[in-house]
Amino acid sequence: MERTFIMLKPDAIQRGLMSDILKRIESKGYKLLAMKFLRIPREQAERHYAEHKGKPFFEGLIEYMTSGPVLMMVWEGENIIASMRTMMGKTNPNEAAPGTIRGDYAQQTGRNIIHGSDSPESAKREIELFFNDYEIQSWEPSVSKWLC
Ligand code: RTP
Ligand code: MG
Repeated sequence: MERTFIMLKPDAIQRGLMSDILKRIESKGYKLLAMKFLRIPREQAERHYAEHKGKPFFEGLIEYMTSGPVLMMVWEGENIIASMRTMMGKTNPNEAAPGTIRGDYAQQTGRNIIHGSDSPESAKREIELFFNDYEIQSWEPSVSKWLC
């Protein structure tokens, strides 16, 4: 099983898209291991997007990502890193296919509502940047126990 770091960006929160996006991820069958709702400190946002430091869009990206609270999560599932990238769609929402999260809900690259790790290395680094071990739950879904 693989883990990935997913973040609903400030515009997803402000536009009331949280529940729609979470429904897609949960309905796919992925398991939520951790969740936090907070405004990211600037220094942490810069570390998260360190690979883009120096690029023309970097400052705007950091302003955007620190402009309001985000929902950050760890999810687990089979091949989840690549599959979540497919479910998210391309970085530029205008090129993202209909049926993808960005394709259905966003218009601009600079306001593309969701982040997902792009490799196992990124996932490990990003999870460690935002979560302590004790904040990540180990659990087995058990429906019958609650319904019977
Ligand atoms: P993310 O890291 O947020 O999941 O997005 P991504 O992998 O699809 O795209 P990436 O290349 O890592 O870019 C990170 C975020 O920077 C903003 N961006 N703006 N104006 C531009 O040309 C530009 N390019 C990238 C986007 O918000 C993108 O998600
Ligand atoms: Mg990226």
